[in-house]
Amino acid sequence: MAPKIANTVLTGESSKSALDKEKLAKFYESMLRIRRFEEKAIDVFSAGKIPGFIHSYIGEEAIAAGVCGALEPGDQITGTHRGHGHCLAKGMNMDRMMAELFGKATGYNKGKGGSMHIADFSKGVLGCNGIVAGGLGLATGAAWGNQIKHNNHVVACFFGDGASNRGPFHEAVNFASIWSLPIVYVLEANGWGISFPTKESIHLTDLSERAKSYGIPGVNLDGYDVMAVYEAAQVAIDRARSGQGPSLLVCNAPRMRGHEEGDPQPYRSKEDIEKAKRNDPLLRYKKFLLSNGILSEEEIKAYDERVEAEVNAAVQFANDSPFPTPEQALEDIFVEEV
Ligand SMILES: Cc1ncc(C[n+]2csc(CCOP(=O)(O)OP(=O)(O)O)c2C)c(N)n1
Repeated sequence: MAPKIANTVLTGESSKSALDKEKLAKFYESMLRIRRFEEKAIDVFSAGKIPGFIHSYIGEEAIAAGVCGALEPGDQITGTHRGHGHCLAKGMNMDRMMAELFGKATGYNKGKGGSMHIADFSKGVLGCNGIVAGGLGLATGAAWGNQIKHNNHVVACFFGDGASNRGPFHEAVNFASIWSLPIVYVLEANGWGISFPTKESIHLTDLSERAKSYGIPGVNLDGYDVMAVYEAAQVAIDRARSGQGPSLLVCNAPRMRGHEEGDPQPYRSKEDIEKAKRNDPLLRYKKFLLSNGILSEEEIKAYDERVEAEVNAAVQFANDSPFPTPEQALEDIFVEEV
């Protein structure tokens, strides 16, 4: 029999002072790594070095940093087409990620996945996905596997507000609820599905109400606030790990850039874009750390320099790496062992 669930388990309110310096600094580093990686990827994409698309995660860093900051190393995630941040926050290396973006043989997917399909099972990253809502079934299946194996691992499944209108969301969440699977659904509400505003595709002002249909807890969060995301994620993850089933975290983070790089956003008002940029979660968090004496200017500078060096080394690595050979296109097609 399914456990009785209150829809108020998750408050979405941060008790900022309860977190120690190491944890708070880790969030900054995690968000900074995502931001600088993305900025560099955009630069090299504009210079013609990266084939395909770049869907920037700039502005949504606090979501991946907060959720992955609450996961254990053996836990798993699925990402989206906007997935660089998910991978970095789960501990993947910049060099092999950048090489994957460049289509090089040293990339995580040997250059055959590209920006939207990065995976690293050793880090629990079960894959990003170019198919909108494509991760929902995979994540839910992985959580079912964890339950059957009694391995105590939890899955965090990231997806967009647009994806929550697709069938896989509803099937997956219902299934996970019925079986009390160890999974947390993380809805990244950036307000848009390409050029279509979410408020016109979903007639709810609070998207967490979707959780009610499936009898699971849902919470509406400020997705620009890494501490609020972390604390809600921690509650949801503990709940999942202790066998009480899934939760839905709706992380509101208005999109700071276009749907993809090169999108001039003619469908969106300049004020809306400027408003999102004014609330920049990374700057906001940096200000919080400095004004509360958690990190000093020198410490912030040291993080900045370290991450800058990591990004530059990643581009160098990607540049210097070879492309896969034509023969390698025929490798890695079938799974040999299950
Ligand atoms: C099944 C499917 N339908 C349509 C698309 C084209 N598409 C790519 S991104 C996107 C919008 C997705 O919106 P959302 O889930 O909110 O994610 P966001 O891009 O806002 O992060 C669409 C429709 C796709 N990739 N897959």
